[in-house]
Amino acid sequence: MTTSKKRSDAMTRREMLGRSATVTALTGAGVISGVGTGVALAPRSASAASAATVGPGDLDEYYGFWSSGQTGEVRIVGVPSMRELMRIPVFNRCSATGWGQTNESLKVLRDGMLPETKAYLESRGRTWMNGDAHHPHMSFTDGTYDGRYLFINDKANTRVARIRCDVMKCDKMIEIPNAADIHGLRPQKFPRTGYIFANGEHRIPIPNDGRDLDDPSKYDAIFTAIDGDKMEVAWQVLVDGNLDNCDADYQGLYAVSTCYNGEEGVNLAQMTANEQDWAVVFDIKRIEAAVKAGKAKMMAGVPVLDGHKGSPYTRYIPISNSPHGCNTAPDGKHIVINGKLSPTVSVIDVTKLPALFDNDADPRSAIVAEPELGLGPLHTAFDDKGNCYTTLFLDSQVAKWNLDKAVRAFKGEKVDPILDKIDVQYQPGHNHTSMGETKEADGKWLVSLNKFSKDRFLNTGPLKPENEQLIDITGDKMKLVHDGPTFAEPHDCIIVRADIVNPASVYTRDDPIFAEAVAQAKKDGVTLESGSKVIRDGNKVRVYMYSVAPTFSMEKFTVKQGNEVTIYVTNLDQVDDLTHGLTMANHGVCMEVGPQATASVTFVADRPGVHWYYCQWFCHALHMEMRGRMLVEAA
Ligand code: CUK
Ligand code: CUA
Repeated sequence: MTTSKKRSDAMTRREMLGRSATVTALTGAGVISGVGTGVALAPRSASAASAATVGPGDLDEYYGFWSSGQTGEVRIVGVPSMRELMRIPVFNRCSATGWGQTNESLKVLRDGMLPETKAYLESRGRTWMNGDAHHPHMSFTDGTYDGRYLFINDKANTRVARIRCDVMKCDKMIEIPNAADIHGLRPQKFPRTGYIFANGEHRIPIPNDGRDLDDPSKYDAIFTAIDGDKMEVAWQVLVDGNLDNCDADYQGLYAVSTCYNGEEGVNLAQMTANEQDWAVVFDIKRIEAAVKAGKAKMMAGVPVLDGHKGSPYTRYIPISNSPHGCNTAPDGKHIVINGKLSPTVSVIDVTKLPALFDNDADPRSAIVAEPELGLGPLHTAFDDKGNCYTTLFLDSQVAKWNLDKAVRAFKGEKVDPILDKIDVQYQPGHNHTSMGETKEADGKWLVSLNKFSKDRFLNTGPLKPENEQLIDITGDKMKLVHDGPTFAEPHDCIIVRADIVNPASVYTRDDPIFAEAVAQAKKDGVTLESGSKVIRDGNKVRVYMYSVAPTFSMEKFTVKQGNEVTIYVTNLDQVDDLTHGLTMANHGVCMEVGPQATASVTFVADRPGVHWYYCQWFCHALHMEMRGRMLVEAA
């Protein structure tokens, strides 16, 4: 797009802000319809653009699940309003909920750690405090989302976490052995999830115990299949090159990962020297059979197969320099490999993959299209009409192109597969369409997750927000309808029809999240739902109380200086939206206690005196009075 067009866009935006900012503020939706016309908010769904307007009290049609990059959490965003609905702490510490501090969250954070990590962290009395969450994906049944779980990778500390969609909390987290820095992640689509496929991106000596430190020729990257039900590693496969992104087919037969750094270099010049890298195809049935037949080598308790070039478990399809995104189309047939340093995307036909394995066919024969789209293609999303939407990082655009036309052009027909391009602001990484990674792709919305916002918002100092933009894709031309500033960083997202996701409003008392607290109370002879009791067990003190707005069942308790105190709070309120909390002032202690949940936190009471504990979740007109005293006797 030309500069003058850009300038006129900016003008339009400024005019629009002047005219309808008040209306926007009133709706709270932050979505402006009638862009540039000066027209106030139009009623919902009267036209394509006004469909993005979700009025006060109206509900969104889709749940968006956003990763947050280096913030480490998952965010729930309503689509199309783009209102942020909730944050789910996962790889981060959360001040509000006590994630990373409550005993329930520490159990999740610690249980799946490798022994050496546990030893390293426990000697320091902590868990990891950071994560780099890139790829949130929902569990599938028969090719579409089933609303059970979300899975997400942590590139920073080599983990994969699972979130229960009934309560929207992380319930399992595992550290992946033999791997360095989990990046690409996708669930098995068929028959169900099933496996979570996770790419160990960086190459390291395996085992990484001090051997071959500076001999990159001995390094490997590793592909992992996790059992999503048990959250245990099922098997791993060693590969050539760096693993980047991955996806699964709709048949349950293959997974595909992009590989850059086929050169296996350790610096930029080495990593980008060659013209060709590849996509590696994993034959799931062959791998399963080999593992079953005992052909895998056990490493760190996990069966590992050698999938280097020439192995029966993998095939390497040459792709132009440094492919990045890997996206399976809803037609169940095509997988789009995004070129990054090449202006092209390469389309793999999954029906041609069996010949690669069974007849040793030329891997190139699986490529059925290679349209040139523009500079820096990173990720591709899909609609329900056979069209693809590819982000062009360097061009700051999204290209809409037709898959069938691209295949025909590859065969030599004179057709242009590119249907439309739209400017996005600026430098898009991932994009995602509504239901676009399932066979129920519906072609309504496209979100472009842009790494830079530059001049699109009020200046916030040297650190600027990033920008997630909502694009209406129901027409022939893509139409930008919303800009949304986001804190670090809107890395990737999925957009799920609201009817698929059915979260509970209160916990059930048998929820496994707090099963340990229930078991401990039983041992202590306390009924959590009605008991208030202090149990003294040597230097350990367990304090049990329940809460009903606006009171804790215990107005005070006494401990001795130096006691290790565990407080259990059970929230007896059954009302929707009635969360309590417990903050122990001046002890760095704070936790959320959801309706019908039990939560617990352990700390050392090392400061003699009176310390108030209070509820930090506004719950009642007398919320300020919802508090009590911890009396600490000097030792
Ligand atoms: S990777 Cu970042 S823009 Cu982590 Cu999904 Cu492509
Ligand atoms: Cu309970 Cu505020």
